Amino acid sequence: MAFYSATRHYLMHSTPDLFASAPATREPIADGAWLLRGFVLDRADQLLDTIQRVAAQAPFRHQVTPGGHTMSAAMSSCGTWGWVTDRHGYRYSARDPLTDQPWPAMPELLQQLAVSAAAAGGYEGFEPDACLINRYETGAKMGLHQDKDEDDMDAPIVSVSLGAPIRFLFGGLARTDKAAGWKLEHGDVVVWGGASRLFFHGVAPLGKRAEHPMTGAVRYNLTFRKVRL
Ligand code: MD3
Ligand code: FE
Repeated sequence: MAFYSATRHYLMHSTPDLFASAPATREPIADGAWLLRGFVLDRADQLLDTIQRVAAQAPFRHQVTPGGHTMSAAMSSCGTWGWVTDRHGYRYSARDPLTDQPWPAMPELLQQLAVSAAAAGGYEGFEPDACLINRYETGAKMGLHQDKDEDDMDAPIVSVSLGAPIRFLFGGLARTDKAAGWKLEHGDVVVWGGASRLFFHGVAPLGKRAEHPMTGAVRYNLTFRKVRL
């Protein structure tokens, strides 16, 4: 879908008619992590549509943590594995506990996007088997955590932001490492691999005035993972 032009630091799409909006750029933001600004801008419509289709099968829900707190971000999943939490703990499940059905298959568009974003970040051959969909409304946040329930730490994680902008925070391998803040906007993709794969990260509360014409005061985040080897 895209290739990396080292000289210009732009991600050039191979099809000229995809230049409807500004070309994507690639910035290193941590050891092994790349911010691909605008990487999915030309697909945002289709992606938002796809999210709604997944959510029609696996509705967004506010899950409960083992500590008994209800998460402020609503979640759904597609692909082989969905990320689940309840009073018993965090885990990946092949079935949606709400419907007792398998999660919706990962739509081709999502799969292809994740693979091409990973490749643009230098991670060839990514094989995501899970896509967690987070939905943030005003005030929703996600505290600092590590993503470490996956078996394959050599595979990167690809995250896609759509809708209202949010302040994203990440630190290092220790919870106490100083966190840096970045703004993630509609169309941005981040690829996390190498050392950054286990960095602590989270998002600040979605601001009162944060909105986007395509979603209103809502932000969606897709995270693609390889859960099982
Ligand atoms: C850094 N989601 O679902 S995406 C999550 O915006 C999660 O919804 C946030 O953290 C969100 O687990 C942040 C950016 C992100 C995702 C995975 C990472 C950053 C990461 C894995 C390792 C390091
Ligand atoms: Fe995370």
